[in-house]
Amino acid sequence: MTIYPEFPKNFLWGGATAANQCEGAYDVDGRGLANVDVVPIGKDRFPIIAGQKKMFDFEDSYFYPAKESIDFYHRYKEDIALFAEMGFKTYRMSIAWSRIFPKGDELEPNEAGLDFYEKVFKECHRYGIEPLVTITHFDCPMHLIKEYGGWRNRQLITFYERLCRTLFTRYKGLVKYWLTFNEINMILHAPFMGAGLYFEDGENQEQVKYQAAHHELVASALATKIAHEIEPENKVGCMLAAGQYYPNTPHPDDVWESLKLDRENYFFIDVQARGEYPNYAKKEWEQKGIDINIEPKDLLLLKENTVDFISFSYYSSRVASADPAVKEKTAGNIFASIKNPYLTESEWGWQIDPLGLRITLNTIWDRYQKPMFIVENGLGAVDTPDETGYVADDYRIDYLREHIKAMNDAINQDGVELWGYTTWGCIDLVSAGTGEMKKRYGFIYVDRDNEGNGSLKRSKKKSFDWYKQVIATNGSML
Ligand code: P53
Repeated sequence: MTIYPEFPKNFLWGGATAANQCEGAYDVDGRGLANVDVVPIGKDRFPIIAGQKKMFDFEDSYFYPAKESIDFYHRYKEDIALFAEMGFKTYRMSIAWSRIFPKGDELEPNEAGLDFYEKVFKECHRYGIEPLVTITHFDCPMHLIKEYGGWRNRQLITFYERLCRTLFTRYKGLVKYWLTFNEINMILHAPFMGAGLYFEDGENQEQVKYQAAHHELVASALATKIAHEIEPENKVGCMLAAGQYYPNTPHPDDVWESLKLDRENYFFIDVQARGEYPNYAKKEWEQKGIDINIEPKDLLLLKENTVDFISFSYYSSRVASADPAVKEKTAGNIFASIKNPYLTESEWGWQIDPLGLRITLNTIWDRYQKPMFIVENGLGAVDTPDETGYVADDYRIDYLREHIKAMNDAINQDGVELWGYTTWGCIDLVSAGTGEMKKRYGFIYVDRDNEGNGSLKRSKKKSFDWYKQVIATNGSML
């Protein structure tokens, strides 16, 4: 067996989940309804998460997988014990906003919601696991969507600020690592899921999306400011759905196209990490007649409160072409991309590119020189348990091994600064893109299917023991 150079001392190995994809208990202990609850599995899911089809409440004949999900809400002790058994140093999870403020605009938080996360964080610390908390992972209380129009409304900044202040105060000493908005660039691709946006006919959707993005960016800077005021030890990060674009050919038009598409994503991080709107964005808005309402004090706030680190998800690289004739899209992906003939793909058509992770790490490092955190990476696959219930998921091990090697190269050969790595869906959970259970990422199998049948029993897959060894050897035995 090859022995690889070790990762930095104190490297934060772990796994990641999101509240709505694992907690269930959607109406328990005073929790309010959220956008993420009312997105069903099936063909209408995409138009709904994209804000094109209206779904503001449950409707008969649809199945809503997040209602029960994998019931982490009642099983967190068992699940965290399994994470601890793998040796997790960190556990990335998110807060369900509507557990803390059920409607979103209340002045006082819901104690039962606060108490739940306090118990979860204390459970993590019992095992020496450092929580890494996403403040909003695609969720927005439904009341804020119905009454205020979601993040298009500037008042959301105030409600989000209240949420943050409550969290930072209550969990001071329990949580040190915070992420403000999961995959903030998702607002452009899945605006209902990303920002509670639903579009009326004839609306200038880009205008609405960028205005909402401005509100999120201001809210993110405000959160960073408050986090530091309340506890100077707090580290606040932004979060990008990353993946470098490659030009489809060396034709300069294709190179230009890939640069433009990369900028569409880095735009958010340019603001969060550098503290100002990049010129290319201002010019583009001007050319497209997009007029963003920015208050004078916003710009100073953005400038003075940049993030401490940059986190991102990475599943795949992407390919760009300026030629409409070759724009055959990769299947099942929210991000438009052309197929890369040099890569294999997952059962959901996501192309597998470990070197792309090294390229992405280097690009982000070159652009910002801020510490990074990979907070999602993994393979969504169909797992078939054998007659004893065991899943021999060598395909998942292969995927992760190659990506960890790429990370190792970026650190030990290229010198990027990387704080940690949390694999996506360390326990099987509901897919954000499709609502399926059968698109599994976990080291831990959960007995539940797409229709919601199953005992919810947890069992260890082959990758469980493999990842345990990776962590125990600090990445030197893969
Ligand atoms: P699923 C698309 C492209 C890149 C990242 O995705 C994405 C998506 C959404 O599908 O989202 C992140 O579950 C997200 C997680 C999500 C994970 O990727 O569709 O932060 O909530 O589960 C994987 O396979």
